[in-house]
Amino acid sequence: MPNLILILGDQLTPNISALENADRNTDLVVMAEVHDEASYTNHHKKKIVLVFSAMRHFARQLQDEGWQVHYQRYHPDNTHQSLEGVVAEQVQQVNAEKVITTECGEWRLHEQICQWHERLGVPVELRPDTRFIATKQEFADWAEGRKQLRMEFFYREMRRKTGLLMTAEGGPEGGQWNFDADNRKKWTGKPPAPAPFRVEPDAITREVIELVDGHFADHFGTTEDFHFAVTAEAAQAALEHFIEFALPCFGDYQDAISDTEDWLFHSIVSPYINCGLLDPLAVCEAAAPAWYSGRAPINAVEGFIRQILGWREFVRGIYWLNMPGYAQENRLGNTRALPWFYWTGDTKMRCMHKAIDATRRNAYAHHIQRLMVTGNFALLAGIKPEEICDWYLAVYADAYDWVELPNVLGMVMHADGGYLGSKPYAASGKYIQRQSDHCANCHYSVNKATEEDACPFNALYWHFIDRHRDDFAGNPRMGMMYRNWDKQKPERREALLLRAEHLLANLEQL
Ligand code: FAD
Ligand code: DLZ
Repeated sequence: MPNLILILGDQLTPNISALENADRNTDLVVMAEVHDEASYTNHHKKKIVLVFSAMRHFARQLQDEGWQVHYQRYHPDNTHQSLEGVVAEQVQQVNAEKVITTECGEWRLHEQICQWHERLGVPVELRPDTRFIATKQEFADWAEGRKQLRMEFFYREMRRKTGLLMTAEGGPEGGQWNFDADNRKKWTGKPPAPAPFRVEPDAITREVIELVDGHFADHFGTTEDFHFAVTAEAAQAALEHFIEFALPCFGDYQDAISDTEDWLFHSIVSPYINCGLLDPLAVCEAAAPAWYSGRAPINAVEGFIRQILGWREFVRGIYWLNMPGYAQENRLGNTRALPWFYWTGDTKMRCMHKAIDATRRNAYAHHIQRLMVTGNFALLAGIKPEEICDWYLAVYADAYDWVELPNVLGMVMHADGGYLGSKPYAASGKYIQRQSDHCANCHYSVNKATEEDACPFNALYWHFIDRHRDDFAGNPRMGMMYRNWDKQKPERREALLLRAEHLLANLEQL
C-alpha cells in the first residue's frame, strides 16, 4: 500500500525529511492550496503569490523527477478548504497505509496534525525538520536551567557546531565572536545601494497573481510589481546577487534607515529560506568565503551569518520551547488597540509612513524598520501584543508564527518579561534621527518634545520609561535612562507626560 506524503507551502525543499526513503513509483505526494492556510491571517497578497507560485513550481519539479503528485489549486468552490480535508480524501482514494509529513512550523497547524491519526484513521508519521541547524532538543538542552536566554551564547554554540568563521585553533575568525559595534553607520547615499534582485513573473506566477487579485482582493498589500524568486534556482541567484553587490556593505549599514531606499544592503532572502527555496546553512556557507577571499569585511560576513545562525535558530528554539503559552504573554500589561494607520500608512510621522508604505508595496521592510520604527512605536504606545503580533504575521512575505512571534512579542514588545531580550528596544526620535534621514522630511520636529508639532516618539519614550519604572528601574542596562529622567525638572517631566497622555488619547490622529 502506498504512503501519502504531505508537503506544506513552507517545505519546498527537495531533500525535505518527509521524502526520505519514499518510493516515487508507489507513494503519493500531496500538496494543496487551501483557504484555511491562505486566510488564517490577512496575509499580504505578495506572500500568497510567492507561496502558491513556489508550490506550483515545486510540484512541477517533483513530477518532472518522476514523483506522483496530487496538487490542489486554490478555488473558493473546492470541496476541501483545509489540509485535513484534502489529505483525508486522498488517504481514501489511494487507500494509504500511512501519512508522512515533516513537522510543520506553526503551533496552530501542528496541533491539528497531531490529531490526524485519530481523525483520519491511519498512522501519521511526523519527521523532524532537518533544515534547521539546531534540533528542538539541542535547543532545549542548551536552555535547561537558564533563567534568561541570550542569543549571543547560543550563537557561539552554533558557530562551534558548524565551524563557520572558526579558526583551526577553535577561536572566532577576526578575534571576536561579534562585530555588532561596527554595524551602526548612518547611510547618506554613498556608496549607492544596489538594485535588488528581480525575477520577472513567468506564466505560472502571472496566473497566480490573477487568482490572488480575484480571490484575495481584501487582503493587505498589492500584487503590483511582484518580483520575488519562486524557484530554488532563482532564489540561489538572488543570494549570489546579494553576496556580490550588497554583502560588502551589509555590516556597516545594517542598522541604517533611508527615506529613499527600501532595501539598502539587506539580503532579502528570508522569504526564500522560510518557504524552503534556500537552505539556511548553505546560505551561511555561501557567505563565509566572501570574507576569506577579501571580498567582504568581517563585520559584514559575521553580521550576516549571526542573523541566520544566531537569531533565526534562537527564535525558533524559543518558540517551540514555550508554545502555546508564549503567545498569551503580556507582562507589560498593554491594553491599547493597534492604530488603523498600521494598515494604511496614513500618518504624518514620516518614519512610520515610510516603513508601512514599503511594507504595503513590497511585503518587506528591513530589520531596523521592523524593530525601531513600527515596533518601537507599538512598544512605546503600549499596544496589545496580540494585535501587533497579528499585524506582523500578516504583512511580511517571510512571516510565519515561529519566527514572527518571538521577534514581536519578545524582542519588540518585551511582553515575555525579558526572557528573550535583556532590555526593551525603546528609543526616542533621536535614535531615528541618528540612523536615518527621515526627520528632515517629517511634519513633526525631532528636536521638540512637548509642543504640538513635537516628534511623538519623544514624549512617548519618557512616558514609557516613567510608567514602567517598576519593571525596568532595577535593570542595570536601563539605569542611565532612569537617572536622566529623574534629573529633569519636575515641570519638564509633567509637560512630557501630559503631551504623551494627549498623544495616547489621540493615536489615530498622528
Ligand atoms: P537580512 O537583514 O539580510 O538578514 C539575513 C537573514 O537573517 C534574514 O534573511 C533572516 O533569515 C535572518 N534574520 C535576521 N534577523 C532575524 C531575526 N531577528 N529573527 C530571525 N531571523 C533573522 N524574520 C522572518 O524571517 N520572519 C518574520 O516574520 C520576522 N518578523 C520580524 C518582526 C519583527 C518585529 C522584527 C524586529 C524582526 C522580524 N524578523 C522576521 C527578522 C528580520 O527582520 C527579518 O528576517 C529580515 O528583515 C528579513 O530581511 P532580509 O532577508 O533582507 O534580512
Ligand atoms: C503561507 C501559506 C499559504 C498562504 N498557503 C498555503 C497553502 O495553501 N497550503 C499550504 O500547504 N501551505 C500554505 N502556506 C504555508 C503554511 O501556512 C505553513 O506551512 C504553516 O503555517 C506551517 O508553517
